[in-house]
Amino acid sequence: MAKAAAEISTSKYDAGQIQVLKGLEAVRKRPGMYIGSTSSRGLHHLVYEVVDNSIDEALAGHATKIEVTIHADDSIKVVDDGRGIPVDIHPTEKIPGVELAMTVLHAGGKFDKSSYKVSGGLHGVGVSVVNALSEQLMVWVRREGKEYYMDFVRGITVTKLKVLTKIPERVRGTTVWFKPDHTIFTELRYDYATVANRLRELSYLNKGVTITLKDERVGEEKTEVFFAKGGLKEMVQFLNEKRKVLHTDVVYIDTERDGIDIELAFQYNDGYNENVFSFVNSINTHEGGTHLTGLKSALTRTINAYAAKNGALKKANFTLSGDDVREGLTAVLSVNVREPQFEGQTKTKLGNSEVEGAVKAVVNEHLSAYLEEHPRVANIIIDKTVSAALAREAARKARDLTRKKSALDVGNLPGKLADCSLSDPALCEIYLVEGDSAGGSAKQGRNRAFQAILPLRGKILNVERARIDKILGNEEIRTIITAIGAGIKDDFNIENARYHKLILMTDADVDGAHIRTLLLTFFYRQMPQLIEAGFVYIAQPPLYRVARGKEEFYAYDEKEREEYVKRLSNGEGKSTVNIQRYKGLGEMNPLQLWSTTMDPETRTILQVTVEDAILANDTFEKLMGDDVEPRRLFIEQNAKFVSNLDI
Ligand code: 0RA
Repeated sequence: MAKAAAEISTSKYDAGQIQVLKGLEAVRKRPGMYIGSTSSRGLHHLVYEVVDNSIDEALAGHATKIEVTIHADDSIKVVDDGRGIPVDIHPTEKIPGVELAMTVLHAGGKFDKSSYKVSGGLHGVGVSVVNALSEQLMVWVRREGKEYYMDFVRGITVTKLKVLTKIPERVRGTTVWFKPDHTIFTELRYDYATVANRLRELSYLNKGVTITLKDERVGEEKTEVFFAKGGLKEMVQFLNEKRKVLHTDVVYIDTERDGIDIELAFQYNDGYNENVFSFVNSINTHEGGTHLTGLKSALTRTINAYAAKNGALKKANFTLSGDDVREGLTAVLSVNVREPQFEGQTKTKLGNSEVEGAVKAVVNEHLSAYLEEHPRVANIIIDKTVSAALAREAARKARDLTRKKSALDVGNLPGKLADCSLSDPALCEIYLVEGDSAGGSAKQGRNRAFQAILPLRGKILNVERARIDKILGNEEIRTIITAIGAGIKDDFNIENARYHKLILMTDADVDGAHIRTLLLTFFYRQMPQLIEAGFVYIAQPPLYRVARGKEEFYAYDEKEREEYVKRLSNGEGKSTVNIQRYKGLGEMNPLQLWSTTMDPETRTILQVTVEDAILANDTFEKLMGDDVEPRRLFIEQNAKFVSNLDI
């Protein structure tokens, strides 16, 4: 079979070929439909798509190593040691399997029905989508003692499948190299941290697989190897690295039930937040779903049963709520499901009803046995959850007192807020501005029809280190909640949000970065739906004003500044080039602030998304920890932090 493949020449244009061209043309016409966007996010999606195929091969037990290279020209190469994409001629399509995979939409799953292929959302669209959106793609297949090769331009076959050389039988695998099409993507530069974080996550989710990331770009040269022998157990340890854990042993389950692979790891820390992440077929299910529901109900049930049996709930006449058993909990749940149904706004919610019962049963069984066998850990967990319940009860009483229906009521808009006159939230934006003086300039410079200004004084409370009663006791925070008008946490309702753009505008210095992070932490913890909906943005004030005579330019980074200086230096006349560095927003007058940072026609604003809640969260933890010095250092060394978040 494989031998014949090399000699095959596909006949001109038959019906099948026309279908192929039509399919890939559709991808090029509407790339967003297949990869979500043509910005940085879509660009990164191409890598994930190719790597996912190699991961599938690893999941099936045939590959152990995956190597990803970002070349100097931002092209990508992915190498695996799997079985190699089939090269024999497909019985009905009459082209080699590898050509089919590269040129026919959704051809991937056709080979191998038994694998855990993803059927919904943006993942699993197939490597042919990558091919369609690449100005060039090359593939090498090592199988049955030969190395095969073919290549494509914008999805169209240029070099048909051919044998390059003989190789030892034992050398097997697939190599895919591609260069994203610059006529499709608005951003062509890969962000190392973004790729690295996804590959690290994949290595935790697929234990035993070695994933190497190599960056060959000038000035960025580095190599990292991701390998997790312990799977999710190591992921939980990584997530809790900056936290004080309450027990060293990570509770761990790795089993199978009704054809569903179920892996779970968890460990409590002394914090108040819940950090529970769930995955289906290695895809982060941000919106949860049946697997998460199964886990949550099993945790609540089993811990309550153990606590009741051991008399821990006697004196207080109550049961532990779900929130109580998840306070300070870091958990990762990963399931592999054969035909996952993805639902929800971002297609990251698992719908398969059979998964709930399977996860619930497995966790109930394993956890009750674990608690019996580890009474010391069990006691620590009971203490933590009972004290959470007591605190929650006290907080509820305090909140009832302070709230009295009005403190967070939109009827009482804060006095500091300069609201806009339009009332349709879809048209309205609110600037959260650092400092009263910049707030004043923003109020004067704004378009008051649709722009509201809320000046913030000083540092806002670090919500990462506070329970809900303290959070609500903070005036600055209450002001923000009231201005947005949609409530918080479980009471949050995005329909009531008074603005569809919340723009954080802070100074371009360390303190500004800190305030921005505190605000992001607050939104991430209390109103994650705002971030999911894409309502949160970061303003980009200029760093420099470069002027000569009457000519002036605003530069948003060092490179731009140099370009403007060069441009103005070449002009006629004697006046000198003046460079002003803006240290704070307050140094701009209202008109300058408007034209550089607030005018929708000319401004740039970065949209904040929690594509990778783990990264954001971990970064927040690093920033929000108790140690002040590492935090300052971290902020200084990670000026790029916000642009990473924007991916
Ligand atoms: C279908 C069947 C077989 C392998 C693959 C797909 C495969 C695809 C990719 C994509 C990247 N790396 C890959 N490695 C394998 C196995 C066919 C067989 O040998 O039985």
